[in-house]
Amino acid sequence: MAGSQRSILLLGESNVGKTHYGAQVLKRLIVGRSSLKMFGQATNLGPFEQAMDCLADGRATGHTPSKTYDESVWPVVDARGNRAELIWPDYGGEQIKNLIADHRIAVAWRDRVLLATDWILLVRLHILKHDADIFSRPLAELGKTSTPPAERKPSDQARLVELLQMLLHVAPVSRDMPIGVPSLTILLSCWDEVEAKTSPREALRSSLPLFSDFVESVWERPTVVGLSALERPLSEEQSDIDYATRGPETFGYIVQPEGSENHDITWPITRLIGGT
Ligand SMILES: Nc1nc2c(ncn2[C@@H]2O[C@H](COP(=O)(O)OP(=O)(O)O)[C@@H](O)[C@H]2O)c(=O)[nH]1
Ligand SMILES: [Mg+2]
Repeated sequence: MAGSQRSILLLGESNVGKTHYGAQVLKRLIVGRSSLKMFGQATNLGPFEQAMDCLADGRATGHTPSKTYDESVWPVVDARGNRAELIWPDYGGEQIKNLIADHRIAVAWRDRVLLATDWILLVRLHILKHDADIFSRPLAELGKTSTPPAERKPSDQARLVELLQMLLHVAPVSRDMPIGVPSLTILLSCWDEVEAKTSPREALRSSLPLFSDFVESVWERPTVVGLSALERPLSEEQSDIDYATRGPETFGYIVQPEGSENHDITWPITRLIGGT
């Protein structure tokens, strides 16, 4: 057994696919399709089990909002005996957006951030907006004072930067040097929705250049991985018969940083536990 146990925090705004990714990972742990195993009692598996039941029927699960901070902790061990805990915090619906807006971090969550050795941030490119730039708002329009300006909100990229800044503020890290611990893995979730088939890092850079620059300048070795936990969109009402017949564990893939596809969706987690 490894001396220092890793604590891996899975983060992401709502609707990025955290629950479905968790359900697909859990299913693989249960049917033994992964080198990872659960070695103790996981807490709060309810939302993931519900999602697993829906997926077994070829359906996506509905959103289950929780009002308070809630989390599910999974003790896992890899084939070589390295142990880790996976922490799936659930801030409930809009909470993470409020957290950024209010600049406040729940105490329970702060403790998790303090102890985490690795952060996995899920980012769903498809639902994030590109900022207004000279392509969406040509220069000719610049001087025109027309309609009163809409309420200014930080862009999606700025909000993600703000989230990482806040977490870094809580985490015991020095910003004098590029950060090694906690490590940062960005999972570009719902990769099947991404049209341009470039490498994940390129996709992040071209969709969210400001965020990508921030991450590359602050972390020593940030890793960007594509993730399609479901492999295709599923409806909440109508069963995908093929899915139900073949089993949800046969669906899903990741795209490794250099661009190769892999059906082991636990790879982003196992590589952290194995220390590679
Ligand atoms: N196309 C596609 N949709 C996905 C995938 N994973 C999740 N979704 C959908 O994304 C939405 C949000 O997923 P959910 O796991 O509830 O997000 P959470 O709020 O971060 O827990 C749901 O409608 C899912 O059906 C995927 O890999 N591909
Ligand atoms: Mg969820």
